[in-house]
Amino acid sequence: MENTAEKKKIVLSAIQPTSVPTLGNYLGALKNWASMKDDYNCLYAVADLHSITISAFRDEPSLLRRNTQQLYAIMLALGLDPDENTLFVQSHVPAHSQLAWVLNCYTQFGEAARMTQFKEKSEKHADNVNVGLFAYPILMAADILLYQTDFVPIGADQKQHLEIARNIAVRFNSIYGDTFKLPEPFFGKAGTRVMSLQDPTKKMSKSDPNPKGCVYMLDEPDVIVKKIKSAVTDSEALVAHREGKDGVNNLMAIYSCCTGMSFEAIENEFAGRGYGDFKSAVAEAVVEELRSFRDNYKRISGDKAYICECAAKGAEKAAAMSARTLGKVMKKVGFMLP
Ligand code: ATP
Ligand code: LTN
Repeated sequence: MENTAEKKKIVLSAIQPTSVPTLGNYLGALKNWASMKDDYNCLYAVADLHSITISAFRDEPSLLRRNTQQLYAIMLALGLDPDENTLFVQSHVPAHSQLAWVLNCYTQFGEAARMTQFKEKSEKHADNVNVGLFAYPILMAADILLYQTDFVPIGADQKQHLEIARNIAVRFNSIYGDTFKLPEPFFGKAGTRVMSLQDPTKKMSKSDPNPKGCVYMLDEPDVIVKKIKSAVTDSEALVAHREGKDGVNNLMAIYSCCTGMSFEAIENEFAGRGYGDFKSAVAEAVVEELRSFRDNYKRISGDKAYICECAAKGAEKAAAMSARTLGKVMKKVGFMLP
């Protein structure tokens, strides 16, 4: 009998261990990862190689190690299955760095220089515009293309990176014949861009220096309630999804993601009621949404041996799956085979 896992479409995504993931990471990406885990052949990675493009770990390398382990435990606590899914740490699978180098040589300087994230991050961190930050999307392309990925669940901010991965794949295929599958992005519903609670014109970001703007996935319920209650709204006292009401729109999107309610149903529920009631309901919905995750995390996070065992198993599976594509690439490019 054929192995059904082999016939399932392939899903790959990754997240950087830069800090504890936010509600934005959860609603924009991780919730979708979990919802796809049974119907697809899923590979999910902690993108630790990507995360050394920032300087935060230089003073404290052990923080990178701790964050990586914590993020791996978070993946397990989401209900992802280390046997059915392939859960791994990117640096454990050398094929990612190997393919990235090859793809660097098939990417033009100009096309990498157009990436919005590179422009934004190099403006924000002008003291550390390293070559890794510039090549970041090419490593991400390697992550994706190594596994003949069909779908990549990501937030809207990663759309341009998925496009460059596709462009690199098309270019390589046109020189050497069919080598890489062209991946499609997979966006969730309302959570593709969760905004900061303190400045709803900016995306909620793990690296935001103001922790009040972010709900972190490991925040205690009372902290979540406090942050949502102090979210910036407006002076209109009207729960409605309209242009210019960025703060309210953001809270409505969060509430909709957590409850499954449409914006219209939310407007009806809170018609004639103030923002106080609305914010309490949003906070309660978020706490509820994260409840089973929080319980799982408390159980799993102390068991280092289990986490390491799962990571080793994931790395072995990912290495075996990626070897085929990397081998093909090395041969096609003309490297002498060992
Ligand atoms: P950083 O702030 O450290 O640059 P980040 O918070 O953007 O990082 P990543 O690790 O780069 O997080 O991204 C993980 C996933 O979360 C990606 O798929 C990204 O699109 C998604 N994501 C990040 N922030 C948001 C957000 N505010 N809303 C929706 N999705 C998001
Ligand atoms: N750059 C991504 C994280 C990432 C990723 C990937 C996402 C690294 N490799 C491969 C999808 C597929 C981000 O979300 N900032």
